Parts: sequence; structure tokens; C-alpha cells
Amino acid sequence: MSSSSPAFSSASGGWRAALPPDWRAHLAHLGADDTMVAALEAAADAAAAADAAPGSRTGPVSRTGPVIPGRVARAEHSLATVLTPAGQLRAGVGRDDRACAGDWVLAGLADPAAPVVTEVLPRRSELVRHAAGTKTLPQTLAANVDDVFVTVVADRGVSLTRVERFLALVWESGASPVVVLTKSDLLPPGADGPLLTEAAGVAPGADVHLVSAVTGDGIDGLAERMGPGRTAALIGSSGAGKSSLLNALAGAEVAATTQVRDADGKGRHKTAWRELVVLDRGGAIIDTPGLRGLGMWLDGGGLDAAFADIAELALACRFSDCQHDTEPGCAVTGAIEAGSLGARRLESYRKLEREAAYVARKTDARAARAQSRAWAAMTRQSQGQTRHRTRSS
Ligand SMILES: Nc1nc2c(ncn2[C@@H]2O[C@H](COP(=O)(O)OP(=O)(O)O)[C@@H](O)[C@H]2O)c(=O)[nH]1
Ligand SMILES: [Mg+2]
Ligand SMILES: [Zn+2]
Repeated sequence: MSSSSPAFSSASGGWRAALPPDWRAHLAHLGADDTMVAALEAAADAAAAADAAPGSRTGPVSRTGPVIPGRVARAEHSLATVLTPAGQLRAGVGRDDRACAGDWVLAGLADPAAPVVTEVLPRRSELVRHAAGTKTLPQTLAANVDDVFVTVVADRGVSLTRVERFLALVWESGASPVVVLTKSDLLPPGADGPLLTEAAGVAPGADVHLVSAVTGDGIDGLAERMGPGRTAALIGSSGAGKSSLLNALAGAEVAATTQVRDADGKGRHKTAWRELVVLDRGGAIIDTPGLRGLGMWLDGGGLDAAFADIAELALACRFSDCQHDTEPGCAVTGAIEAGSLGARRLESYRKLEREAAYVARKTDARAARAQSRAWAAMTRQSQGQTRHRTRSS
């Protein structure tokens, strides 16, 4: 796609007239499946109808002007890079509009020199983490993603607990997790089998791939999941090989990678921002910077999905509220004793559960404070109105 500014015509013929005839295929190329293409079309029609409605030309509310459907490749504070069938543009994003890499949007061209995002379509999936730092605010890493490639360096010391943490976040997002063990070229001979078994053991329901960006081994298996109408996101620690994997999948140097500098072979991350890259053969991948303070942001079934093996065992516990501790007839501790479930895995589940509960409590407290501020503001406002009425009567 050209990166030059497209020539948008706001001439008659509606918003479609500003796009090339094969705009649907363009949207699919950007990762939209048929449902999303239809949703974008309906949203653009609705926006155009509202814009043309009598009354929209007068009054203080500015017109959106012609709209164009597109996808956010990169979102900064008040500007987003939006890929559209007519080319790439930089669009303003309102303060209250959340937009992130992967979002499907309408850009309004009332002022063709200064496009603005006028609508962010409902997300089909969103990868959210509890932001680094002390504030408990969710941070969306990627939107409308089908697969999340959870990257972790393939070696015997692979951090299973870290994989579990990532998987819980991915299950929560609505996307499908795929465990990608990277740098397989560095594995000693014969280590593949046991490692794959070990990884599969902590990732029930997820596919596990072993890949090397250097030799190209295993890349095809991931590439098969990509194509028009599909979107993947890459998450993992800094140095895990995300950007190298992205380049291998793209078949070109689209993301900056790091040279190994540290003695332990870990690269330092270069990806400073979440960015969506469109593959030549269609489909999109969102690279994320290495996640250091990856907090839990769980309020759905992410944790239970990530630990489906434990959840299933728990169904057979004698007590329905079994804590899998010292209760008689506990199927979970029974499985640990029998060696079919690792004690580490139960401990990991407990730890993430505690963490999610902690975040939920902090979030509730924050929501309660925001609520009381909103009430205070409303009360002030209605008191003002009352005084006003009293004076004018
Ligand atoms: N041997 C080997 N090194 C790799 C592979 N993939 C990435 N690396 C190296 O690991 C370091 C970090 O890679 P990068 O893609 O920047 O990781 P990111 O931080 O997750 O984006 C770089 O020095 C890469 O050259 C691989 O498949 N094999
Ligand atoms: Mg990177
Ligand atoms: Zn139990």
C-alpha cells in the first residue's frame, strides 16, 4: 500500500466513490473477514446518512463529512496511523475515543487536510493488560486479533509460569493462543520432543509450535494461520524473538530487531510501540514491545481457560467449593499425588488467581471513587440548575 496521501474525493457517489472498486478486498488484505467488511460498510452507510440528514448542517455539531473505513496501524496519544483502501492517513483521535493497533475505524474527512477518527467499531477481541506502574488502569495492547502468538525462547529452562501468565491473558482476550517456542536452532539435538511435551502440558487447548527465524524451521506452520481476513498479535518478553518472527513471516525486514549484546544471549528490545504490519499476501500482525510488568487483567474466564486441566479435575472433587488443599476426595491433589498433574502448575494457578483478585479489588475501589466523583459533579450541576430556576421564576 502506498504511504503517500491519498486523493480523497468528496464528490457525489457517497463514501464508496472515494475508494478503489476493490475496496472490500483491500479491507480483507488488512485483516477484515467478511463479517467485519459488512460491519464497516454498514457503519459508513449509517454515518453518511446521519451526515446528510436535515439538521446536521446546522447547529454547533460539526459534520463528519465523507467517511472512509480503515484500520489503525499505530495509535499515539492524539493521532493514529490509519490504513485504508485509498492509502494511509494520519487521523486525529478524540480524547475519549480509545483507539489502538488493530482497531477498525471510520475516519471523517470534513477537513481533508485533517482527518479524524469518527468511530471505533466494537472490538471482536482485545488483548488487555494491567498497565505497568502503580495505577490500576487497563491498557489495550491489540484489538481484533484472531491468534496471539505467545513467544518464549525454546530452551530447557523455559519459564512455564511465564507462559501460563501470558496464556491467561490471551484466553481472556477472546483470541486463540498459540505457543511459539523460538530460536529452535539453539536447542541441543533431541531436546525438541521433551520441550514440546512440556509446553503442551501448560497450554491446554493451545497449539504449540517450535520455530527458528534463523533457519526458517517451523515458520510455515505459523504462516498457514495467516492470510486475508486474519490477524495475529505477538506477545512475549523482550528478546524472545518477536520482531525476528514477524520479519520471517513477512519475508522482509519490517521490524527492527536487536543484536545479542548480553552474555545471557538476551537481546534488548527495539519495538517501542505496538504496531500493525500488513503482510504482502494479506493478513496483519501486531508486534508489541517486550512486556516487562505484565500484570493480570482478568475478569472473564481467562484463568479457567488457561487452566482447563485443573478446572476439569475440580469437577470431580467431592466438595463443589473444594480449595484443593486438605479436603478429602480432592481430585486435584489426587492427580498431583498420582503424578498426572504437576504441583508447580497448581501453585501457578493459585498465584495468578490471587493476583487477579488483587487487581479486581483495586479496580473496584478505583471505580467506586470515580463513581462518587461523578455523583458529586452531577449533584453540583443539578444544584446549579435549581438555583438558576429559582432565580428566574
Ligand atoms: N539463534 C537465533 N536467534 C534469534 C532467533 N530469533 C531472534 N533471535 C535473536 O534474538 C534477539 C532478539 O530478537 P528480537 O526479534 O529483537 O526479539 P524481540 O525483543 O522479542 O522483538 C536478536 O539478537 C535476534 O537476532 C532465532 O530464531 N534464532
Ligand atoms: Mg521486538
Ligand atoms: Zn479439590
